[in-house]
Amino acid sequence: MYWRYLTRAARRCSVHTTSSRTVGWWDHVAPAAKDPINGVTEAFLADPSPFKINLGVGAYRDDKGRPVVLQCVREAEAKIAGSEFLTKMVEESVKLVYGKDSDVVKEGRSAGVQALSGTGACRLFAEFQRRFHPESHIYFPDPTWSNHHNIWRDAQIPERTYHYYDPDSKSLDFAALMDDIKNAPDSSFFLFHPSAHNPTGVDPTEEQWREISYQFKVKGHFPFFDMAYQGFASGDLDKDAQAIRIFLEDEHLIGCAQSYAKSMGLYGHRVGCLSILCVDSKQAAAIRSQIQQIARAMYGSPPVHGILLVETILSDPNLKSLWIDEVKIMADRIQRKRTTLRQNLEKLGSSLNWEHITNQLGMFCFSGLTPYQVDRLAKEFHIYMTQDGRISMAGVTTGNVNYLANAIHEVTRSEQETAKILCSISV
Ligand code: KET
Repeated sequence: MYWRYLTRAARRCSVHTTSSRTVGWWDHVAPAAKDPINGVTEAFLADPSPFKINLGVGAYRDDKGRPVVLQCVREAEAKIAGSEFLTKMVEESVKLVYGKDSDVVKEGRSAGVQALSGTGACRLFAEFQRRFHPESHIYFPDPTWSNHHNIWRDAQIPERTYHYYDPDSKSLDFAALMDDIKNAPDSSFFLFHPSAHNPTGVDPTEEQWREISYQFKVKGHFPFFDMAYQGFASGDLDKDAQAIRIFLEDEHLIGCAQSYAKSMGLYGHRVGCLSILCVDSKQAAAIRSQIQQIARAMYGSPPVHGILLVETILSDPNLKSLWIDEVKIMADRIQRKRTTLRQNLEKLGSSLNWEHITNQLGMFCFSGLTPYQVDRLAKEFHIYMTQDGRISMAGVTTGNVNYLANAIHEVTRSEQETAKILCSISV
């Protein structure tokens, strides 16, 4: 009798209580591995040095290193007071990807839903993939954004990789990439970064995208585009969607995750969109309802404030053109910092080749620094970046670029000596 009156929690306690101590439910839980990107922010925050620089997370900063609230966002804030209904955010997002006059939009062939930023859009897609293609794999570029591995792992989709970056030439290994596409089993899922690849800053050319798209037709593969940096590669939103438009011309069915964290500086608002192209509007309605069901069970619905901001900016012609200008300003600032960093290293007399700093595109520079050099930068110079040597260029400012160049010069001295010796041998 007594047992029936205990709450469920009390019963558990009772079962797991010995006379002397309570047996814990969670004793077997070990700490999770540190996230390679968030771990950098933690180390940076814990460093008391006034000279410290955070080049870890890919979030936009101004030339003073401060987070930026875009002017279009400020103006949208003033307009959204009292707004309640969300109708156009998904439609406007889809137009950004596929083009404003695209038939896909007119025919209602895209199943789009709001998502918790780019991460949430990827997570929804991975779950959808598992539900409807439970035996499938996902192919990632090598390397890719570290969180892709976590997202598809948690959805229980096994991953494979395809060749992407060649560390020797510091450029795309296109031949190996094409071989991997050809050798993958027919109808495989591939993830692409349509522009400003993270972490390498290396994108296929237009011609190469056409070849990839052609080969996807031959093999019947499914392309999933993770679009987290639209506008950051070229400064132009349409140009940065070129890869997707090529696949569209070739009549592929496409999946796309979009994020406004970087392009509108709305990192903290978690605004994104997942869209899946379908054969017709009936299929789109079915797919949309399935994704909505997945989202409903995960988090109910996304927070509304950021979505209203994005919707207001995208559907007001003046705000949209202001945003387009501001994207260009952000992309240009990063590009200028690439030039200055490279020039400074060259002025210091570095005998290493730093051309890749300006050849690469987007938010990141894949510097080629080794994990040992990255550790030295943190310990001796208070400069923080991910272990793979990725520099978030948004963290480079007029005020810190000299200091950064000097530090990189210092930690690469022994490599420079080796380069000189090799050079003298070959002469
Ligand atoms: N995809 C890619 C390729 C990407 O680099 C990021 C974020 C995201 C998706 C997720 O974006 P969000 O919309 O914030 O959910 N990358 C940077 C930030 C982070 O990891 O949180 C980064 O690599 O630093």
